[in-house]
Amino acid sequence: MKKFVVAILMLSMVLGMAAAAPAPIKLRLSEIHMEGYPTTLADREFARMVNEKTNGRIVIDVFANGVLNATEAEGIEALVLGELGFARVSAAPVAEFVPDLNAIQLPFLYKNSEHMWAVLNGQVGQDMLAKIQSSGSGLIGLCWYDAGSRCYYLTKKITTPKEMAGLKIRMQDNKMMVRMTELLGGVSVTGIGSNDIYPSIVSGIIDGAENNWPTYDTKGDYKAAKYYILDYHTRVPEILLMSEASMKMRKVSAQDLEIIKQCAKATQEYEIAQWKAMEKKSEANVRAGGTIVVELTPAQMQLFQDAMVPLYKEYGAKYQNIINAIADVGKKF
Ligand code: BDP
Repeated sequence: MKKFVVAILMLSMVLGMAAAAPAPIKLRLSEIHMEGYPTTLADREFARMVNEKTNGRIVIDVFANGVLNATEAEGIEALVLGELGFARVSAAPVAEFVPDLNAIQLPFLYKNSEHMWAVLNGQVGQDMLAKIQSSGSGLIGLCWYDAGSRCYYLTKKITTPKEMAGLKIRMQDNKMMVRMTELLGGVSVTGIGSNDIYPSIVSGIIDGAENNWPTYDTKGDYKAAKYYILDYHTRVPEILLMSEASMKMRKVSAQDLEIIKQCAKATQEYEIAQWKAMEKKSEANVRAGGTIVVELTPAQMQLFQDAMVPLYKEYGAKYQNIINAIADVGKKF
């Protein structure tokens, strides 16, 4: 009888231990884009890999369409406070928290996509991710994703900066980008999330915005502002960010943090491949949908570039070393 009681006791201990196996740590990832967009696909792949490689210890729930935060600035704030685990955002609003990031998104900085990727995957890009982490912002930059290049899109045709005078243009929440449009003669409007641009154009709050083909396409903005001006002013990469505070509060182990970092890096090439396909598809879609694509002559293009000289003085001067390093990498392209 005694033996039986001991056996029962031991069995219940084993069962108890099994029941007490730690529940998975659930973390949220915020994404402004819709399902199927290159970055959303990459977020989901990242979440899947992390779950697999941590043997289910970490579960990442991806919230697309900006349902967790209307603007990316708000999402980044939530990361700083530890209210959110991850956010896939554009590097532009992150520069308000880590100003050095402006150095890699100055206008007309890269010759092409290959140039930008050689920079991001090289010393400059790696230093930038390290800088985010050591900035004291509480943000951790995990990897870069592609976002092509950005062009203005407006309700009116323009071919020179002069014609931009007085046009109200939605800009990302980044002071350097605000200044860029002002130097061209436009009136910058901030605080409008990417998903609120279309209604803002329709209601006349703004006369346009600027973005890559896929965002212009998938947000439906091409239906409201049909002139897409091919000035290719910036290449602003995307960043997958992690919240230091959230990881601490949720007690994510050092081992799992390392796995998370590796998984993020592993999704970069995947996103780039998705991006290339989407960029072409979106361009074709908006062209078929009535967009008037405005090509600029080299002389007109030069006017846009010349207008950026003061911006390089105001924002570029302190990053001359980085700008030189980027130009150096560009010699190959
Ligand atoms: C898109 C980025 C997205 C930004 C958006 C914007 O993918 O992260 O929210 O631009 O302009 O290209 O705010």
